[in-house]
Amino acid sequence: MILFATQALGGNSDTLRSRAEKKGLFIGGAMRLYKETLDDPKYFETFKNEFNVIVPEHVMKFDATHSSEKTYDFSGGDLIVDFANHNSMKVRGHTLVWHEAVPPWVNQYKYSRRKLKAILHDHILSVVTHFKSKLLCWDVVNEAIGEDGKISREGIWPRIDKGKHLGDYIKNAYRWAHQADPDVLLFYNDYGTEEINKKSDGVYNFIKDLKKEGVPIHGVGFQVHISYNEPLNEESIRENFKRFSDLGLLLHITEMDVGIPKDVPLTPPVLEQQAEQYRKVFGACLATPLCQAFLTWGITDKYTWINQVTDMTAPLLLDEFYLPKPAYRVVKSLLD
Ligand code: 9MR
Repeated sequence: MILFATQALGGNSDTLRSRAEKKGLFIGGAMRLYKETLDDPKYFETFKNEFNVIVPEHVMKFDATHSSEKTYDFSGGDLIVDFANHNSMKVRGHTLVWHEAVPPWVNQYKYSRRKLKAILHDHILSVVTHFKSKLLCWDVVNEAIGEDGKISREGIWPRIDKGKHLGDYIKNAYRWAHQADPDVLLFYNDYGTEEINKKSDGVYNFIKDLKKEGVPIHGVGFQVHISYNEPLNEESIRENFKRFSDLGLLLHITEMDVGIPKDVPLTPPVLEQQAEQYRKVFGACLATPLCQAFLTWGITDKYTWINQVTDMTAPLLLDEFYLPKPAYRVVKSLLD
C-alpha cells in the first residue's frame, strides 16, 4: 500500500551504488533465485543499478549445494557469480556452517563424531574450492553463539565436539576454508549482536580468542533483523562496532531488514520510523573505520523472507513496486 507519491528509480545515474563507490564502500542485498524473481527482469536490473555486492539468499547453503552425500550442485551460486562478474559486482559467500539449511542426509542419520567431522571437512573443502578466487568473503560460521554468549549446542555440527572441546569444530571450519582459498576473507555472522549485550560480548570474546590462537578469521557480520519500533541504542551500536574494529576485524552489515507488523498501516510516520532504524545502523557503520559493507536481506518488499515466516512485512529500502521508501533516501543521504 503506497500512501505517498514518490519518484521511481529508473534512468537515474545517482544511485546508492554510484555514491557508495565514490566512498569505496560495498552496498548490496540478498538475491533469491526462485521462479518469481527469475521472471522479473526489473529485479536484476535494480540489483546492478543500485548495488555492487550480492549475497545469495539460499543457493550457496549446505542443503542447496550438497543435497546428498555424493552430489554437489553449484549451479545457483555460479549464476550469481556470473551475474556479478558481468556487472562488476562482488559476491559474499553465505554460508558454510549453520544449524539450519542442513539436508536430511546429514541431519537424519546418527553419525560418529569422526564421520560428522569428515562430512563437514569435505563440504567446506569442496564448496570453497569450487568458488576459489570468485568471492569477496565467506560467512564461514553462521549463528553459532547463543543469547547467553556461549557457544550453542543447537543443530548437528556441535556434536562433532566433546564436552569442553565445544568450539573446535568452528576453529577447524576457518582453517579448512583458509586452506581451500587462502585469499578469501573469512567472516563470522550472527543476529542480535549490533548492540553491546551478552551475545555480542560472547561473539567478541570468542573471536578475540580465535585471533589469539592464530585461527584465520578476518571479519564479523552483523545481520540486524529488527523491527521498526524496537528501541535501538545508537551509542551502544557505535561502541560495539568500534571494539570489533579495534581487534582489526572488517565489519559488514550483512542482512539488515526492519519489519513492520502486517496490521500496522504503512503511513508516512511509520515509514519514517523504519528509516530512522536504518539511519542508526548504517550511520554507525559509516562511523567505524573497518566497516566496509552494508547489505539488506533482499532489495524490494515484493520478495522478502519475513512475509512468509513472520507476522511482519515491508522491511526493505524499496517498496513492492521498486519505489524508494524513506529508508532508501536516508541511506542515500548518508552516502552524500
Ligand atoms: O531468507 C532465507 C530463507 O529464504 C531460507 O528459507 C532460510 C533457510 O535457508 O534462510 C533465510 O535466510 C536466513 C539467513 O541465511 C541467516 N540469517 C537469517 C535469515 C532469515 O531467516
